[in-house]
Amino acid sequence: MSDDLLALKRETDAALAAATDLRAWDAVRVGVLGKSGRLTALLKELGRASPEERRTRGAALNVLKDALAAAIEARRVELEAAALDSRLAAERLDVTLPPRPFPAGLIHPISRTMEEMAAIFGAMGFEIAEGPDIESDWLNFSALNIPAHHAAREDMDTFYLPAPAPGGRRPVLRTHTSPVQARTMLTRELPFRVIVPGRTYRADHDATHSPMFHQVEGLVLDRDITLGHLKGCLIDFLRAFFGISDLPVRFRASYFPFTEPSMEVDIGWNRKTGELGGGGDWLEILGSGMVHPKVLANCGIDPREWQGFAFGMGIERVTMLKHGIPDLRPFYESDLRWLRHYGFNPLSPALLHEGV
Ligand code: 2U9
Repeated sequence: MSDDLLALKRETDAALAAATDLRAWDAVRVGVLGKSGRLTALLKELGRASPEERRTRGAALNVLKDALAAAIEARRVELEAAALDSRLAAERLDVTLPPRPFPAGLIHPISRTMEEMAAIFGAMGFEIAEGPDIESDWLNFSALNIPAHHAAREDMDTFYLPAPAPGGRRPVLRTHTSPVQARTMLTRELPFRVIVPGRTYRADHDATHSPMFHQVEGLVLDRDITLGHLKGCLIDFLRAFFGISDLPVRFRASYFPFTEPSMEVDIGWNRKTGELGGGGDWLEILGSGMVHPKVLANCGIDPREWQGFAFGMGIERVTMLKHGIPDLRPFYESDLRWLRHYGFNPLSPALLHEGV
């Protein structure tokens, strides 16, 4: 092979050795084999050579071309392997490292109780109804058989808002969620079963009362609903909610303006230890009754055709009892230490026990 061809081979080998990445390697390849590459130029010059020279030089150039192509290809394989090695080294993962901690929220006990109630009553065919916190005096009181100047209105320590027009009746912050059931009766087709969880307001503030607290109330309306349905439904609910399959439940005659007859419901517990169950003592837990015929009529329902039962309870109260939470006030204080202690993992199911 002539000197110039040997020089081209030597210089190409040196340039390939000096190319340490695929970019530099490609520049060498184009400089030799590309359209304006050095070997391509030598091949073009062959056209001007004599036939004899063309044969010998052509054969030498072909040998050189194969050698150059092989050297260039071998360097590509080397560089690609090196690139892969360095990528693997850079992207190495230590799968034995512990996971990084990430901040996760917790479910507030009130939300948790609402979720559990939705699950238990949902399994009994109840739907959830909601309504506004600001209500008319008529929906909050009159529709529910609590007339103006009735003692029950004063009992409820109502927050009144300014009248929208002079001389008009003043709206109220709802003192119970019952106006939502009244709205449901006025607008929905019968029969239905609803529970109404939500905020309620009473001008009452001490260690065991907050001016804003949560209630859940329920209403079942159908033909031929009896006290037996009320009792079965509430006994099943209480046993499922507290997770005690033989929880003693007692119904005691009482009075509410919106139900007749009315009953308060007690569950068994041990007054000394606070433990729920057959401890020999009784604890009032909710109110209930058959919807008063006047309330049905007020909401456009014929009481001779439709009957129903209703019930109500305070969410904070049942939550405190279920989880042994001693004080009401921290429910609203957003103290992270309290929330971390009493909060619930959002990934754990709403019902930890069977029973519904
Ligand atoms: C309509 C008809 C009837 C809802 C009822 C109670 C009994 C009751 C209290 C328990 C403790 C509220 O949180 S608390 O202060 N509630 O005792 N509530 S029956 O009866 C209704 C509601 C709406 C249309």
